[in-house]
Amino acid sequence: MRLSRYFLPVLKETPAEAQIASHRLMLRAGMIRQQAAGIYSWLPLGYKVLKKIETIVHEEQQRAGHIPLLMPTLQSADLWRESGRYDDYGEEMLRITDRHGRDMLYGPTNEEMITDIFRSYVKSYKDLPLTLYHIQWKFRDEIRPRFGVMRGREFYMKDGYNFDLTKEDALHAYNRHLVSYLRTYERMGLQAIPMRADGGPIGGDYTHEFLVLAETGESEVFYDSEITDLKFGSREIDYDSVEQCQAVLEEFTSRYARTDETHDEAVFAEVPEERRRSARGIEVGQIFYFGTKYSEAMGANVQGPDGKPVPVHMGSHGIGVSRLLGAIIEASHDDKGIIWPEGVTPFHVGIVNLKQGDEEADAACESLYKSFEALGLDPLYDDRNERAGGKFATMDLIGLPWRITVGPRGLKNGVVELTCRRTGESEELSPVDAVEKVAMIYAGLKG
Ligand code: P5A
Repeated sequence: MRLSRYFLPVLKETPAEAQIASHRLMLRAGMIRQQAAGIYSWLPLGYKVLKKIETIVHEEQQRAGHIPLLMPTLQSADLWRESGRYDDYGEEMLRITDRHGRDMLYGPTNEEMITDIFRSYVKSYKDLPLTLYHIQWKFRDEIRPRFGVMRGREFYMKDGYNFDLTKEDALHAYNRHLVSYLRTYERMGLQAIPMRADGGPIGGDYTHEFLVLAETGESEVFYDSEITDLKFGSREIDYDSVEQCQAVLEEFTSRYARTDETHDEAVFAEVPEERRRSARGIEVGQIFYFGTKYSEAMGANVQGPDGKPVPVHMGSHGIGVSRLLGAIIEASHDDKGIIWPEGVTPFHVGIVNLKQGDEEADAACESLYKSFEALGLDPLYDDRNERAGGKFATMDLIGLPWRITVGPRGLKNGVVELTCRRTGESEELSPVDAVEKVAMIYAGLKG
């Protein structure tokens, strides 16, 4: 993309309404625009990152064997009356009446609808296990929408639902989700810690929230500091293996890590004092096992091996896809702007032309641009007629991890400058070597 032709409405002033860094930076970098309280347009740069995050979520879900589908945002109230949640959900549910006077709602989650789909088609235990998921907009009429996309009213969520014959099988699905979530967040450059949590309106006996530690997080958390040393890394997991998923679950959940709802001072006191931490965290996902709560209420039975109908065991599993943009920025920024992890960056590399209109500089930039495109990488070329300082400030603000600076002086010596956004370190390289180095960095990302 050439910046002169892009739509990047960067703000010079710091917006007064934004209280935390990620909200401020998303507004300043022209990523989002608020249209109503807690409701945002995704401007091109924000939309690009949202799609990158969505793609990682899809890839990791499918790696774990989960099947994508797409359900609508609007739902009929009747389904929710069957589960009993139409009345229970309260003020957070946006209720709508259509022209025929029928009660509808903008879905805050999809347990009822997926259970309806399941019961309509699946009749035998032989069709299990099954996990279906989608990534779709949700609406929750939050009392205090705030912090930009972090607590929106309309937000983008991946929600998945497993159907199993037995509790044991459903717990394997639970563990499998835990493993796949660890991998998903790490690909986004995040450490998200599974913590024992509370089921809330979704319900459930087993539930973990995934939290990214950040001072601006809305949740209070308590944990054993050893947990932050754990890395999922690049290990290969057989998601069908009960033992392998169980082992990862045990590794990542055996140390003390709880949200304030489940925190227990007496148990926490058993952690050696020097390892006890209390901090704040951003909840980027949650997994639940809730047994037959919905299948019994809604008649989602299958014929078991003995020929008798049994309600299926279920769980649901959510990732806050739009919230993740805020969480990643909270975890990765400095006073100049965002620092995107390579896995989610909107453009792989920025090209800054220090002297637009200089024949050699223009030609060198064009050649770099084409080389990156030929390698399947996505460069952002700042080809505007602007001062170098302004170009650097924009690149720093929007946070591309790598920048190549091209100027007549360097070109005389056959070099351009490659700068790492995170460390600020620069090196002079030939244009060919600079392209190769950037290409190598992205080739090394697991995907
Ligand atoms: C699990 C999937 C559920 O809704 N039903 C389907 C279950 N879980 S949850 O924890 O309530 O939500 C899942 C994730 O969605 C994000 N989230 C939000 N993001 C932005 N704004 C909001 N108002 C909001 N509410 C929830 C969180 O990341 C949460 O973990």
